Amino acid sequence: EVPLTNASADAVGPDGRKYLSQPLTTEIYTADPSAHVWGDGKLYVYGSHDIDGDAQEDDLGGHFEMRDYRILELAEPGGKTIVHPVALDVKDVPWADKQMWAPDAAFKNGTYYLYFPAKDKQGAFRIGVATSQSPVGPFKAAPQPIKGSFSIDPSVFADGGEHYIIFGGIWGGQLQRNTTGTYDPNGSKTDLEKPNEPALSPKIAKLSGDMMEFAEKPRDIQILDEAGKPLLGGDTNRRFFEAAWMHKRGDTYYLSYSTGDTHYLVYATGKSPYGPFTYRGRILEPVNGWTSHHSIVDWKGKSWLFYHDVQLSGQTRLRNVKMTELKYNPDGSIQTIDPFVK
Ligand code: FUB
Repeated sequence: EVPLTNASADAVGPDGRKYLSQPLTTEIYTADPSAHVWGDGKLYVYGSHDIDGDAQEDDLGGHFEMRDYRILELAEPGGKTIVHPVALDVKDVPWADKQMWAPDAAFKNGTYYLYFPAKDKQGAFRIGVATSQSPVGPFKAAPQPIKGSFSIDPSVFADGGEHYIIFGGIWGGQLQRNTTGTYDPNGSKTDLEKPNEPALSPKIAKLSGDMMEFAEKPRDIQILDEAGKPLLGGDTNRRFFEAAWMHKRGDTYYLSYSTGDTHYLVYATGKSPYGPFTYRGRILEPVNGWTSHHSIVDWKGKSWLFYHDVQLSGQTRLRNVKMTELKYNPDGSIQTIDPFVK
């Protein structure tokens, strides 16, 4: 690993502003944090393990060349972060070729499940699943990707005894190349290229009882504006790009995601995991770095936003995970966070 520097409370971003919070670890580069609190009360972060590579930066994320997953563990907010050894390596996933991107995890009946996207040998993103008896692995991958899976950024949401998988991402995430049910390698590099039509949606499917398959055909999660109309492809400040995360507070379901090329983390609320969801606002203003990706979890009496930026490296491909408190207003709206100190 490259020695990591620039980890101090005085570190400043490109425009001289101080960071709101500091990286959870400086041992390795980490990104795309999916945080969970399991039965032992500790917090585990399932994220990407960024590495330096030869690929040039491009609009399809070819420079994100990750090859394995390493899980972070915290006993207390602000406490020491344990960086566990490799939990799953691409070489041990029979169907996968490269680019082990943003994962998530779930727990059911004593088994931990790791869901992860990777490119298969034809260059199409698929979603795989791997199991372990330990929250930190090692995980053993199923020999094939989940049947009918495509695109990136799986996250798993548990509700009412069911588990739902939510996934998708445009541009390098290939959602726009999967509109017919088969991957089209010659499809658009970005999105539907129809700015006045409804934007592409994240997908949701209930998981099977054994957690290894989709129990139903993935459905679109509709995201509407305040007038009840679907957000349009050209509405780049608000439309879905990648990094979908679902959580519930009271009876309200929150769907949050990244707007990608406009660099916001935003959210929408609804009354069912399947939607429709109505756009509500921003969670996080742009960080230092191109991508923004997060999770939201309650832990030790507070709500937390896990996110990433590039404080340690200054390079988009080498990110570091952070956490900060997330607060709600009395009406359930989320207070927008500035990743820099004013
Ligand atoms: O880490 C690779 C990709 O970058 C993720 O899958 C996206 O969400 C973005 O963070």
